[in-house]
Amino acid sequence: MGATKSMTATPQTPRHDWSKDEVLALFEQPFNDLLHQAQTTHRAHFDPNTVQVSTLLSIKTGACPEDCKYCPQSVRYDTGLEREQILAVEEVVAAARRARDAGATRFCMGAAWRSPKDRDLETVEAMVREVKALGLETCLTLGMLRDGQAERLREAGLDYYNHNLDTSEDYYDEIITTRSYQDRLDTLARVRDAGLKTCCGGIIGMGETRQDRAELLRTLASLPVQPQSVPINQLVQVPGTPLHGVEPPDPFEFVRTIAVARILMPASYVRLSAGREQMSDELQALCFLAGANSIFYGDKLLTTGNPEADKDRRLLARLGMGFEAHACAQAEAEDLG
Ligand code: SAM
Ligand code: DTB
Ligand code: SF4
Repeated sequence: MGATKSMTATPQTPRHDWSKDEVLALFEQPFNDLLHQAQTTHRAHFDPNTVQVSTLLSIKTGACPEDCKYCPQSVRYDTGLEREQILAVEEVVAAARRARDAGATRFCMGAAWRSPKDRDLETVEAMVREVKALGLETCLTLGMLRDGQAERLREAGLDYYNHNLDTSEDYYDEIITTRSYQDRLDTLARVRDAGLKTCCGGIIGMGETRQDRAELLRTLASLPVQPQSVPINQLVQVPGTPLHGVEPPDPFEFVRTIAVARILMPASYVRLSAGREQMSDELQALCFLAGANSIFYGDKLLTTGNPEADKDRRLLARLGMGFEAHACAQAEAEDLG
């Protein structure tokens, strides 16, 4: 947290016992009341004018055996995506260096796998070691992990593991049939037990109800440790996927979802994640006001587009906002100061 943090409220200990009705009541508040509560919570925990920036890279693209209805990388849908083998370690390190030089503090590597094979894990461990050696925080998203795999990754220098719940347990079967909600929760437990930080969130705009959005956030907040990073994605509609053409959510409902995430998980980074390319500057500004304090930075997500880095820099400058320094760099600066 930076020196400009303006403390307008006392930091809160995260609650893990929110009821369904309490969460829905937050959603149902008048918009201005909800945003005021979210921004007040935000200011008690974070510098309100700083965003954490992560850059994503797809280290293995396409031909995934899972059937996630939103995903362009599933082998089951014809999205015109070229499948690729796992990248060479040097290619990943070169991309990470470019991301670091552009100002990112975390490098997130994603693979279109149901779960990683032990042979692939060796290559991924080498990637993590080398990216970490560049002074970046490391994050992976590789699908479900078996016992022992999270420990191996931590030993290689992994900081975060991303594994999204995506939606409510009730709506999950409408979106994915090749794995269960419990499978996701089991991997999240392995990640936590190995001492890794968790990055876990969901997707808005898949035809779910407000109740589903509330339940997703309630489930995240009720985990034994709230995820340190909570990506809220807006569905990127890709032709060929079953969710292409679904009615997009009301933008204010998206902002409300960010605000409720901020209130429920006051000390977590809430990432305004996929979907920013389809959003206006004004909508993104409202998301920051609602408590989002992290973004993906760089012109590509995994396979789809993200705003150009220049455009993001201009947007943040217009809002008087800046990038958060690397957690270690910050600690050093605080020691010196
Ligand atoms: N295969 C691994 C898995 O699913 O856990 C890791 C990669 S997967 C692409 C990571 C996350 O990207 C998914 O959990 C989902 O939340 C998000 N995602 C995928 N396609 C998306 C889309 N079209 N729009 C928004 N988010 C998407
Ligand atoms: C997350 O929650 N969103 C990112 C990251 N974690 C891995 C992925 C977004 C993917 C959007 C579709 C694509 O680019 O393929
Ligand atoms: Fe595969 Fe992950 Fe895409 Fe699902 S979200 S199809 S598991 S790459």
